[in-house]
Amino acid sequence: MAQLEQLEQLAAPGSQWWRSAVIYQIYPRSFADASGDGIGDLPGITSRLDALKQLGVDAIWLSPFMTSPQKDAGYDVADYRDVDPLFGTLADFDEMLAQAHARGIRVIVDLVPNHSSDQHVWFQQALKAAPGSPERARYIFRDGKGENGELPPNNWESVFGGGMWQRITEADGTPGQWYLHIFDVSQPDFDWNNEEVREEFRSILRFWLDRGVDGFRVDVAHGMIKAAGLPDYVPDPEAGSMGGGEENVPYWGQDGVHEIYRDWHRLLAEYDGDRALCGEAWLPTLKKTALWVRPDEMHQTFNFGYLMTPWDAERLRDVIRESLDDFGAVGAPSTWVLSNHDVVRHASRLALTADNPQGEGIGPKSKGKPDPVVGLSRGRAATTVMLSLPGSAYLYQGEELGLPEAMEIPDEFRQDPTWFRTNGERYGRDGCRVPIPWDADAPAYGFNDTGASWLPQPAEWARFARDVEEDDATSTLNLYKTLIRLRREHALGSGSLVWEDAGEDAVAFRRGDIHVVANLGTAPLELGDDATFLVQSAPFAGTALPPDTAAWFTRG
Ligand code: TEU
Repeated sequence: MAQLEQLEQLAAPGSQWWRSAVIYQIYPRSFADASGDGIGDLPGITSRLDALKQLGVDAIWLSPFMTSPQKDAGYDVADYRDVDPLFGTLADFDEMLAQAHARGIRVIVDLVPNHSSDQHVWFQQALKAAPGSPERARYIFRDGKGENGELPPNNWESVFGGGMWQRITEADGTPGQWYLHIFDVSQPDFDWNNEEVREEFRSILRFWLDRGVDGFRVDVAHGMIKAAGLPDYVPDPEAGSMGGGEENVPYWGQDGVHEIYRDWHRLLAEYDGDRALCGEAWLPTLKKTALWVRPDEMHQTFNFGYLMTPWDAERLRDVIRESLDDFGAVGAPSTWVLSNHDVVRHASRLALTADNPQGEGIGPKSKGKPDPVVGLSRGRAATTVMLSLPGSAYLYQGEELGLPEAMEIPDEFRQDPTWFRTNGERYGRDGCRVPIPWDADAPAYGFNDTGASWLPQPAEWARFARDVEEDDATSTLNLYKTLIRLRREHALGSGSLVWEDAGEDAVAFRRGDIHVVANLGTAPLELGDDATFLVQSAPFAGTALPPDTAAWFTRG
């Protein structure tokens, strides 16, 4: 398609592209490194856009690249309107955006409104100002309990381990108030009841919309409003680090957040080109999650219920049915996602043999490590199901190569605050964040040309390099390309799904003429000799679907 036509299509109003898009998550520090310092950057992304065009994705979402001391890999923003020198400049961003648009690829940026970095000018002003001042009121400062205020204001625990409050030293040197941080101590939470905070973020949204971004992924979209009075709360240790499995958590999923998204929805609607909001909200049920995407709120929200579903046919059928029903009930498309930068990569996760709550990660001493062959088979089958589903699908960089979790990172390289705040009890998320391989024989597998890498790349990753997989018809990369191409050709991103019965251990449904079946059991599953295959998650002869395999086919 001519470039001009592509640009016109991107600008077309009312296309609601996000309803059916395949959106590829770029984790900038680990995607491609043009400067050679071992950390990926924006010029690196620009230089590799053709590979994403070939993959066939509709949009990219970039994890944060704004100015940040990088205490939480950029999710600790010090200046929301600038690019961190690690990643380049605003001019590099504009160039990347223009080059993506010229290829018909939309660009979503990450917005982190729940908290800033402690290096943000507002927080620095708050530290210097007096208790009760307008500067303090932008964050959540409280006096401590106890005779001398020496105890935290309540018993909340940080998602990354340890307490959720940090006591400061006042400007006059005396022990002072405490501030709230759901995440790391370097990530103070804003007070979203404060109109000044709301106004500031409207202006930040406009800053990026004016530059031409197609939307935002909204970080911690379930946490911005806390229950009035900040009541004590003891989380269920079984519920995982984000507490998303529980109802009535006083800092998650409070009703007050919805007003903020309605406000943003109106703001985005002032712009042309169908801009969209996608919420990152870990919530206990899909019914509740659907409240984030009512017609006047966000356009999408991640389907973490789907992501968390283990390799079990009944549970997979249930979560697909529930997703279509619950999101459908509010008129929103479902989204689908299997991997991101916070969870164990699905080519490993789906074959774990011990419990592994989100955020725990896998390291050298973990129990229940997955068999890599089983993991990759299941990972490919899971994606083959996902990309056939109606709605929008999110991919995480490297999954198109079948990358497993990096499980043997030596302790001294670890960077996730989770690792430090739990004294090494939880490995955290570094294992899914290792720089991805491009060229098997180049330094750092082509991540850059110096060989530097902020997390060490496993020795066996040459076989996952893009150049190797490009030349192998049976590679995971070629599977993804085929799935995305067929999905587009058959318009599978929209329309309805008809369930079929292929037995207890199967997930089976029809999308128009195309039958989709996944075998989650241990015995081969005969599909009938009139099956004509469009795609198989792993090549097999005949018409019996092997275990841990999925296929799309027509009959007759
Ligand atoms: O994550 C928010 C969140 O609730 C969890 O996914 C959390 O990171 C995880 O449970 C920790 O183990 C978002 C970002 O995706 C994550 O990378 C950031 O660290 C976090 O917000 C703080 O900004």
